[in-house]
Amino acid sequence: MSATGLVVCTVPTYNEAENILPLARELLELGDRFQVLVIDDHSPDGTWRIVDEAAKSEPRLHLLHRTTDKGRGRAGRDGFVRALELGADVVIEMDADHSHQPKYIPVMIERLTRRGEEVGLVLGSRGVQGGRDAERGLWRRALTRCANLYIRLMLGVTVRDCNSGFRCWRAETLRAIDVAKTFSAGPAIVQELLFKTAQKKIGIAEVPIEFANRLHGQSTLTLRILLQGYTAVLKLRWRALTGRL
Ligand SMILES: Nc1nc2c(ncn2[C@@H]2O[C@H](COP(=O)(O)OP(=O)(O)OP(=O)(O)O)[C@@H](O)[C@H]2O)c(=O)[nH]1
Ligand SMILES: [Mg+2]
Repeated sequence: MSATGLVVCTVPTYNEAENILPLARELLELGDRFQVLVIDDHSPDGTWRIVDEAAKSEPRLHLLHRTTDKGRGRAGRDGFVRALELGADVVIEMDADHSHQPKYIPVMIERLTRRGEEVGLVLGSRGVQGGRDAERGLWRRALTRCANLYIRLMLGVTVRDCNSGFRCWRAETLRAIDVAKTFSAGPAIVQELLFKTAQKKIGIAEVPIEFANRLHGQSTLTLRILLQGYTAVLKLRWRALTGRL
């Protein structure tokens, strides 16, 4: 892995009490230049309290405890902004549920910083050769495929895994897309930031990952959220057409 300075791993959490500390520990073990920022929306299961307590004896672990304006998108946005304030050169975004395995992070950073290539964002991808989705039912896999096709067509992006929430960003990319102005309140933040990056003609690369099913706890994905995702993509296209991206 090449030298890149400070890497901040941002992890939004909602009811991830069982998952968060084992994940944070694995991330911190990647090396001294890695820090972890947990963005918790006042989880009823007390995830924030657990992180707050652990952070007292671990200076590389940070908590952003949000009590208003909740949502996956809002939390993601605030996490990116705080990571930049912490002085990150590279920012990782990932889920807390162990779907996104820390072992891929050095590979993603290597891809981001490879000499002679202009890459500003690396996706942990289930859609390129060597990548794999979790063992799921046929229905869920078909849904993922349809969603990818739809997003590629609607937004004109060429990547294979548009919905991957496991990403490795150059700090400059986050500044270039003005991440503080992210408008998605919910999970559509993932497509919004991908679209904005593609619109800026910033290089996007994908590295294969094996996606794992969540270890503990409950998914926040519901049919309503899924349908909202489809309309959110339409809204993104509309904003781009009307010059309000
Ligand atoms: N801060 C914050 N985090 C959230 C919120 N909703 C979800 N998250 C976190 O965002 C990440 C992704 O959510 P998941 O529930 O795993 O959603 P998913 O990966 O689409 O669904 P599964 O594949 O079933 O796990 C997890 O780390 C959640 O804890 C929220 O409203 N606020
Ligand atoms: Mg998940």
